[in-house]
Amino acid sequence: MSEQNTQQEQKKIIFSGIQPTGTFTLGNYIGAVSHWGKLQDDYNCIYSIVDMHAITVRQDPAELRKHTLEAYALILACGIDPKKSIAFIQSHNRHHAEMNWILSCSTQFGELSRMTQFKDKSQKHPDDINAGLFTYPVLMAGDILLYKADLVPVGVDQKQHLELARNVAQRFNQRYGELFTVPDAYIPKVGAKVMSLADPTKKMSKSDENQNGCIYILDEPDVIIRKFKKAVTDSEACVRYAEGKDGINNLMSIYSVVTGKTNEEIEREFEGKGYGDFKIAVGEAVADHLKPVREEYKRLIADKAYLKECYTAGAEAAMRISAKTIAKAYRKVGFVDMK
Ligand code: ATP
Ligand code: LTN
Repeated sequence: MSEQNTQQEQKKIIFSGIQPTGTFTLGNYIGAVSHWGKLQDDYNCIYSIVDMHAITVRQDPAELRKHTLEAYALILACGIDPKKSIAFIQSHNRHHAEMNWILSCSTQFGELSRMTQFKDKSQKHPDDINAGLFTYPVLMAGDILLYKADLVPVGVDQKQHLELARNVAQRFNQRYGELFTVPDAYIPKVGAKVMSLADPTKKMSKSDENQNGCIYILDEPDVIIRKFKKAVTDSEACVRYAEGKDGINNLMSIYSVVTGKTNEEIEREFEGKGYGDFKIAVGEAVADHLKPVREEYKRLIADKAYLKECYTAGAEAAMRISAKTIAKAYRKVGFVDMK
């Protein structure tokens, strides 16, 4: 085996996914996707557009198809290199559905009932509290465990689901013998939970109806700046990071991530200035930061043949890995080999 191959094998494995439920927000970007590309050289990375997760909430089929392709182009535009990482669409690999079933039988009703995302989403969609919405974290555990991922880069809202994946992996290993790697969450120190600009006590979310609270990463610069100008803050008119100043804290975190400045540096920069100046500065910094992503996205989305080539190769590579894990899981639970 060549030295390069040995190194490749020794690298830790990263898995993460994002739902094609709409254009990514600044929250998705800062909390998760912006880190994915940076990890490519030091880890074996596998990233997926998780369309099977998306149908836990009612989707228009044509829209879902469109959003899935767009999401795939977006992760590439955000820096994922399909030559360095495996980038694929979840439904292209049927092992995810198969693993979901196996793991369902090692997951307790009680532990799923405690998931806050289930409680939030069932309140939001009271007319469609389907079984998939309830068992969503099992499908997610399968995504991660199929590839024996060591680390899972996500925003803080996914921490509870990660805990569940760890518990399910440990339970299966105890029952049937070692198979799965118990994964760790990889959560950024700053920006793990970007809040809505319209209500800074709420997470910025792709599927939020209030568009003003949400920066989409493809928004044009003038739209971005306008939304920041309208951001809800407090009446103190002093740019400083402090408890109770949710709106300003949120803007400071965003500014810090896109400029690399610390909170102290930001406080000094805006000493004696009002919120108006600060909001415009944040808006401009975010618009500048996202410009290359928007341009690369426009180029990629126009090249459907290239996207197809990438997601097909991605699914094939993903299946080569997951086939081994699913075969071992089938054997461990006692299914009869066909050959
Ligand atoms: P939806 O509104 O459809 O539930 P979402 O915007 O919450 O979607 P997901 O596809 O569920 O996004 O999440 C993709 C990734 O983005 C996850 O790692 C999640 O933790 C992260 N993420 C989502 N929203 C934020 C946020 N506001 N701040 C930081 N990270 C976030
Ligand atoms: N549940 C995640 C999306 C997701 C995911 C995953 C993230 C599905 N499967 C596996 C990390 C690893 C969410 O963001 N809502």
